[in-house]
Amino acid sequence: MEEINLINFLKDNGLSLPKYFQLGVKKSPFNVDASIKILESKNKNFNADMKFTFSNPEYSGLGNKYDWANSVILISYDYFSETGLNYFTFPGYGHIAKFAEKNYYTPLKQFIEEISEIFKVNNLKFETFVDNPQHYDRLFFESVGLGWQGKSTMSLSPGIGPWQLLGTIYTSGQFVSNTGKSFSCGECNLCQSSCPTGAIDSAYNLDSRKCISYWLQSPEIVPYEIREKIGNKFYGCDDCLTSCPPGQKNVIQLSKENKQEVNLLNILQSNDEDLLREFEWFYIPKRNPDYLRRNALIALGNNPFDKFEINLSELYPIFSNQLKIYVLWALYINHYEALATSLVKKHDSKNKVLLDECESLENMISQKN
Ligand code: B12
Ligand code: SF4
Ligand code: SF4
Repeated sequence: MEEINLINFLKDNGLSLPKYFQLGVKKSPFNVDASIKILESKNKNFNADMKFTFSNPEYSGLGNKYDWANSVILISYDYFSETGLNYFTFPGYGHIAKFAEKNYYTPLKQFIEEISEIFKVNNLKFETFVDNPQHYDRLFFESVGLGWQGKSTMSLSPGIGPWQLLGTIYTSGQFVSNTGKSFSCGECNLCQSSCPTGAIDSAYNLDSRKCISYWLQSPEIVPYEIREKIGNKFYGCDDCLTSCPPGQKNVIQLSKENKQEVNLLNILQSNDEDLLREFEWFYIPKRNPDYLRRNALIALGNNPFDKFEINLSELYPIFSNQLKIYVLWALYINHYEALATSLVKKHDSKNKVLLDECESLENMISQKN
């Protein structure tokens, strides 16, 4: 059967490539396999406790997943160019990484859905993947000519850099392949030097145990040394993206609507329902809103507003133990040790967890001085 151009095929079926989207195609079967690399990363415990693609690397990293597939399509959505970045930071505000300021997976999934509908009408078989544990989304990015994998591990394209979300479609349709191009980071290592925690000290390998983006989604207790490096981040981390030259624009475009900044006190004072609704697209362990409050307490400890200690003292009695330890930390690192210990004495004088926490915070502070 003759191979056809995918863009023309979609156009003939009434679908044009929307602005901010890129497509790349590879003929299948195609010999690309990331299973061993994902397994190597897992064996070094770089996955921390995450399952995702690490649960079954032999399958998630496999390129030739379906005997019936004749083509693989990589879809990329540039979520940056329309709105730009927000750099402003005020005391008491936390920062959301660009990819999460709203649900940017929605337009990507919608476009993939539209392509799928056309395949259905044309009796073509297909399987789609977006952020799915069964498929490593960066797998075909280089082979279809969209760009390269950078030292930050991000998939980068000229003019867009890392600011893109990815999806994949396997299909029985026979489409013309794109050829891979030869790009690389060259001598650049700005992502590595701008990462606050050293999570990408080894180029092309990310150690999630040190990654802020991981910790702000983790159900585990965040280590003291990571808490300070989180700074005012409330969800996600963009430091290795903002530093990446291929993603920097000639004109700095600042976001008109400030959706990347959140008032941290509002978050701490919100009820569970409101919080889960406001951040509905975030990955929140067990959908427990206390993890959002935890993130807010860390960001507030690092970026407090004037007299924040008064609000924290009021909130302390109504918080769970899990949150109280972060209230104590935020007070300690801002030199309100006496206030922290008085709160424990008043409300939790028999609570061993919190008494022990005060002791380890004392040690942490004394080691610093
Ligand atoms: C788990 C996960 C995370 C984890 C771990 C990240 C990671 N690098 O693995 C955490 C929570 C830290 C995370 C963070 C982020 N994530 Co995430 N995440 C995923 C997920 C679910 C799986 C990734 C995976 O399989 N990792 C396995 C490891 C081993 O892969 P890897 O790090 O890419 O490693 C490769 C290289 O090391 C390479 N390699 C090894 N040696 C060498 C040597 C050379 C020379 C070369 C070229 C390559 C190379 O081999 C490995 C396999 O190919 C994917 C969705 C999916 N299903 O694929 C999204 C995904 C990777 N995340 C995404 C995003 C947007 C982010 C964040 C930007 C969000 C944010 N702002 O906070 C950050 C970016 C952090 C970063 N620098 O990567 C996008 C990335 C899009 C892009 N342009 O690359 C994805 C693809 C989701 C999507 N569908 O768009 N994420
Ligand atoms: S997301 Fe942040 S912490 Fe993670 S590797 Fe990038 S800069 Fe480092
Ligand atoms: S900052 Fe430089 S080294 Fe890092 S991914 Fe971007 S181009 Fe590559």
